[in-house]
Amino acid sequence: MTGEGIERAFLGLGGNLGDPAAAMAAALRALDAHPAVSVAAVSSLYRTPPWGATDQPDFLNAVAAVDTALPARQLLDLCLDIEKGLKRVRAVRWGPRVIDIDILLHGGGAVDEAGLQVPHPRMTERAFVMVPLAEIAPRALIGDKTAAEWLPSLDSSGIVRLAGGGAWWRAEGA
Ligand code: PH2
Ligand code: MG
Ligand code: MG
Repeated sequence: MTGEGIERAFLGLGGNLGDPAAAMAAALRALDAHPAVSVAAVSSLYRTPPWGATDQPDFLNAVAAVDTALPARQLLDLCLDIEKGLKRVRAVRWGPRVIDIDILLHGGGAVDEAGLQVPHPRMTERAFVMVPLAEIAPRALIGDKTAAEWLPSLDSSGIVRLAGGGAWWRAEGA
C-alpha cells in the first residue's frame, strides 16, 4: 500500500499464555485483511524472558511493519479490537497475556494522548522490542539513534530467535 497519507508504522506483538504464536499470526492476518492496512514486513519470532513482572512464563515476541492510511488512534483501536477478538483478558499490568499489540512508531509522528503515546515511551529500554525491530528496520530512528544503534545498550541475554524469516504468520497453504 503506497500513496498519499500512507504511513509506515511498526507494531510490537507479544504473548505468553495459550498459543501466542497462533494468536500473533491470527492478529497479523486480521491486520492485513483490513482495507486500510497492509503488512509490509514481519520479524522472526523470538522467545524472550519476561520483562517487568518476571514471575511469569517466557514470552514470544515479534515486530511488524505495516503501511496504513489509519491515523495512530484508529490503528490502536483496530489493534485493541483484534486483541479482544482473540479473547485477551486484561488483568495485571505487565502480567501474562494471550496477545498484546502495541504501536511502536507511526511514520515519523509523535502522539501523546490518554492511552496512546507514540513512539512507545519504553520501547528503547526493551530488548524484546528492539531486537526484532532492528531485524526488519535497523535504520528506523527512535529519538536520536537508530534501532541498530540502541541495541548495544540493551540486555539481550536469553532472547532466542525461533522461526527465522518473516513468513511464519501466513496461513499454511495460502
Ligand atoms: N510485555 C509486557 C511486559 N513484559 N516481557 C516480554 N518479554 N515480552 C513482552 O511482550 C512483555 C513483557 C507488557 O506489555
Ligand atoms: Mg505491551
Ligand atoms: Mg498493549
